Amino acid sequence: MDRRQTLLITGGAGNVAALLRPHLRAAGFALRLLDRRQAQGLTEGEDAVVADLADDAALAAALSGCHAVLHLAGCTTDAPWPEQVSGNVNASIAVFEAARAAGVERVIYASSNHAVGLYPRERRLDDAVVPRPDSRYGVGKAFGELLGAFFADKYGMRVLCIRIGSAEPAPIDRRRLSIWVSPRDLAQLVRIGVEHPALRFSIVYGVSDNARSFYDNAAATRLGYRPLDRAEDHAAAILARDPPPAGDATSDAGEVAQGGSFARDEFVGDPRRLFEW
Ligand code: 15L
Repeated sequence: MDRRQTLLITGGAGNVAALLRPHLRAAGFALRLLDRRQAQGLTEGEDAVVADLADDAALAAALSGCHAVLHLAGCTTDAPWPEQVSGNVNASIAVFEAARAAGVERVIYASSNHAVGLYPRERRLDDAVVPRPDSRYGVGKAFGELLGAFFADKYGMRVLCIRIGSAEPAPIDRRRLSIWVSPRDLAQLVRIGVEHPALRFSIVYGVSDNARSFYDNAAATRLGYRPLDRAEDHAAAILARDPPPAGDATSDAGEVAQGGSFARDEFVGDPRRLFEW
């Protein structure tokens, strides 16, 4: 990427954007932070656009002069279907269509571990597994991945879907020891999405070098990803305050499945059926 060019970040006023911005700025990218609210703490090389993704004209204007889009915006909770459809389906369609219309070839799509969150924790997932969403939210994220495949194949765009685990300064509980991604490691994946010359369409896991990882992240490794941080460095402190369940936990979907509370909420019946395929 020509570092004088600009990366449009949807959800640019949000938490994940705030974690990424210093690293992406340090890498030399100019950032255009699009959100429904004003992004705070702008530094040199950053500008903010206040707009809704339902506003096609505003989105087209924001994309002008951009080289790539990092699509972080969306509904991040397991809200009812109408919010998933507006936040994670319609908004993603709008972003991909606007990027295509503007000739912006690359989209980095923020998918989620919850697109595959009903896999049992014992399963190690690669990029080819069938999605098993753990929530309405996970269904919306899996839809975004399909959109990415469609726009890459049909229109020749270049799309990186990052199934983000838990993007935080440090892991926050036992489950997140398996899915944590540090801000600088996630920024490294975003850079791969913006710059990798051979990228066409890929799904990677947005996780650091975690000893307890749920994932085989070989697809990311092939694209040159070399995570620098390890959740295990935080394991002793976390396990002291969040130890594994003492007895048989197979009646608790949140313990059986990778998605934790997203898997547990509204789960009906015996979670052991999750081992059946
Ligand atoms: C996500 O996808 C959510 O956006 C975030 O809020 C966390 O819940 C994260 O997954 C997680 O699983 O920790």
